[in-house]
Amino acid sequence: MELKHTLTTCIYCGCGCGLYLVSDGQKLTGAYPSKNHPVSRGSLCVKGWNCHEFANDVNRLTVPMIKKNGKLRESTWDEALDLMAKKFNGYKEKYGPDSLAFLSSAKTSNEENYLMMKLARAVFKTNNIDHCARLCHASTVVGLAATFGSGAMTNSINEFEEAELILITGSDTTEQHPLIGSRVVNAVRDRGARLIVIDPRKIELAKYAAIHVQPKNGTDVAWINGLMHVILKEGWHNTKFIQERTEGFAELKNLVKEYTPECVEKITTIPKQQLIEIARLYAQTKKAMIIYSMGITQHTTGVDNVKSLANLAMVTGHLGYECSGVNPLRGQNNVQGSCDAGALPNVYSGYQSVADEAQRKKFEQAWGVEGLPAKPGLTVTEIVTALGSGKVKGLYIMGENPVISDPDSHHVRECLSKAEFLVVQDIFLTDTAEYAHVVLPSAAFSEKDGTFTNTERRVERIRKALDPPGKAKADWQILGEVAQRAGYPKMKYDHPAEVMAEMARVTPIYGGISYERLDPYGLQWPCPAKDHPGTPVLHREKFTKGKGTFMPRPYLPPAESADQDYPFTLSTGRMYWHWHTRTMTNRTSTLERESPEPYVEMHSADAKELGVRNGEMVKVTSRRGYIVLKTKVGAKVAKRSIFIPFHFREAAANILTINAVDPSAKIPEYKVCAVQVEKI
Ligand SMILES: Nc1nc2c(c(=O)[nH]1)N[C@H]1C(S)=C(S)[C@@H](COP(=O)(O)OP(=O)(O)OC[C@H]3O[C@@H](n4cnc5c(=O)[nH]c(N)nc54)[C@H](O)[C@@H]3O)O[C@H]1N2
Ligand SMILES: Nc1nc2c(c(=O)[nH]1)N[C@H]1C(S)=C(S)[C@@H](COP(=O)(O)OP(=O)(O)OC[C@H]3O[C@@H](n4cnc5c(=O)[nH]c(N)nc54)[C@H](O)[C@@H]3O)O[C@H]1N2
Ligand code: SF4
Ligand SMILES: [Mo]
Repeated sequence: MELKHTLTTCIYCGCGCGLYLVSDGQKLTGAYPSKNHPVSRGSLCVKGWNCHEFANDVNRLTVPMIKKNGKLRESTWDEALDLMAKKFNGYKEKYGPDSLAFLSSAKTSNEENYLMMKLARAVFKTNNIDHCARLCHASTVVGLAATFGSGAMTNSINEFEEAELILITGSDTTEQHPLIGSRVVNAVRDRGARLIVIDPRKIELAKYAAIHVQPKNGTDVAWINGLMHVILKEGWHNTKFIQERTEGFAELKNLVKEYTPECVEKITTIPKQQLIEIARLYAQTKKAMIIYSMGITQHTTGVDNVKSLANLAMVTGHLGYECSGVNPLRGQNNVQGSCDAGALPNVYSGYQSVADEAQRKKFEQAWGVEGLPAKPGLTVTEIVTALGSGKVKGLYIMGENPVISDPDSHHVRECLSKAEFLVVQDIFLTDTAEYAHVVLPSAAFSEKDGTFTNTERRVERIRKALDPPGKAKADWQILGEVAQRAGYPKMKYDHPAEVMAEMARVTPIYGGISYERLDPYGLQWPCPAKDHPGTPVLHREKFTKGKGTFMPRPYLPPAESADQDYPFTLSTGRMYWHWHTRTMTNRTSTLERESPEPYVEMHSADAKELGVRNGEMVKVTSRRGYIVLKTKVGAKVAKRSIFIPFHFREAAANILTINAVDPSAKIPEYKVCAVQVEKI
């Protein structure tokens, strides 16, 4: 039997590794790395090596389903799609367009996200569309757009290897972005680069760090302002850069005055000598890069954190050349692309504002419609709450699992159970799908063509290796059929390449992108013209917005701090072996074998005090609910702090988390809340 080898892009993280899927025509039989791909370079992490397995799972959704008498029952595509179009059109007529909402998916392609937002806006006339970027890098999109004019990684993955200094904060890089983590390790081990890790936990990279400090969770603005305080006091700032390329320096200088190392030590516990040393190393090294991720963004002060890091890079002039910059590592395989494609409540594709009349006119013309809405729509957590209150009647969720991934699960379940009409489109029957009135079966990444955009803005092809199981269809096809039935015939495409051609026409940063040009390893946006080579480094001569703007922010405490009743600080996140709500990784034998059950990381001194040993069960309670799980005792977390990965539905961390959000980015504070821990 002839095996087929198909070059495609990994479905898991934002590194965007290139890999080959092997298929025997019936199922996928393996995956292996592309040798020449610029990110993977012959390597993959364990998830990539095993990314073929979940797609073969016997529990894949293969037929549409409609809920009757409380049970989901098999239906035809016609029945399911007709019902959906009738319901959605009905709500729109009766209650207005904003009674509908749409959750798009960073697991799906650029083309599919573009079509989801076209469906919401052109067909149903609402801006109520959002996706998991809200839970992830919304703070980055807002914070870096305000300071630099573009909310994306400023530099490229291979530059980490050439850097002289890397400052990593709030990113467990080797576990969560393994192929970027390995670049960092190479830089330190083989090239003598200096690594500074600022993370409340002793992550793997702390072993390679020249300095590792463990601030208290949620105190980032304080230490970042403290670094700038020291830099300005010692005269280590870059006057030329500040004068020529930035604005608002006077206010920054004024604000950071009070953040003396002593004051910062009180707030964060970072020893003052170490703060001064970090400031010196970062300011005085030319090729100095900042990496950050969820430890910075998932706070009620997420935008302040991001703006502060941007300020730090501008004060020192570490921007606009190779091996510099501010580098938010985007998480999902295509979360960069979902944002680029406009699956956000305030912008069309390419970050073009819905509030701008000229942009609306442009999209009305392109889509052949009138009356596109000008008011920005609701965000993920607002949509869920509005569903509960009845303000939103119909919700269409494609490839997200909010019952496990949104904060405060009891609240989410209550809202979903009150939904008038919920449609869930997924490859598996998720906890969220159980609340659905209609379930639609999707093709997996290995069963369709399209593009993903990785964290370094590289737009890459995914290619079909196999047909979808049963009656499952690609998301782009389903979206087209929904539009058709809702009375909009202009979303009919024969191939995703046509969708990309349309997206390129209306999206300047993707203007020069076409499928022909993406072979074999993609192009980095901005790529405004057919002959443009793509852009590895942003903001070279000037910032996207012209001058960079200093946005000084004061330190503010988290929404909920530990107290007498809830004496521990809980932080949640992820680990190497599992992916988010585990729909895919719990169907992958190697990954399940390595990490089959939920756990809580705890400091040995706390364990001793509570009288629990490693592996014993504890009950963790917050003001929202409780879970019971095993301890992992050691010194990875600080005393009085605990960490729980949110992957496991069996002890879902989000039962505990708080749904307090950042006031402008609306990102939840997943990284800090107060809990109590008891031995059981
Ligand atoms: N294996 C695996 N890889 C993944 C994912 C997955 O589910 N599994 N998910 C992907 C996605 S969507 C994303 S967004 C990324 C996320 O990637 P990361 O952001 O690296 O992952 P997290 O575990 O959420 O948190 C990162 C770090 O933030 C630290 N931290 C917690 N609180 C604070 C704080 O207050 N300040 C600072 N400075 N640091 C803090 C934690 O100790 C942790 O080391 O990973 C992507 N990669
Ligand atoms: N406590 C806590 N909660 C968190 C976080 C945290 O750090 N702590 N992190 C947050 C972050 S950063 C993120 S990104 C979110 C992630 O939250 P979600 O996006 O809800 O999590 P996933 O499990 O990745 O959900 C993706 C869904 O898409 C489905 N899927 C896969 N491929 C396809 C496809 O081709 N088509 C369709 N239609 N579906 C597909 C999968 O089966 C899965 O159900 O979680 C957030 N939640
Ligand atoms: S590093 Fe990310 S993209 Fe690469 S193989 Fe692992 S999960 Fe896939
Ligand atoms: Mo994420």
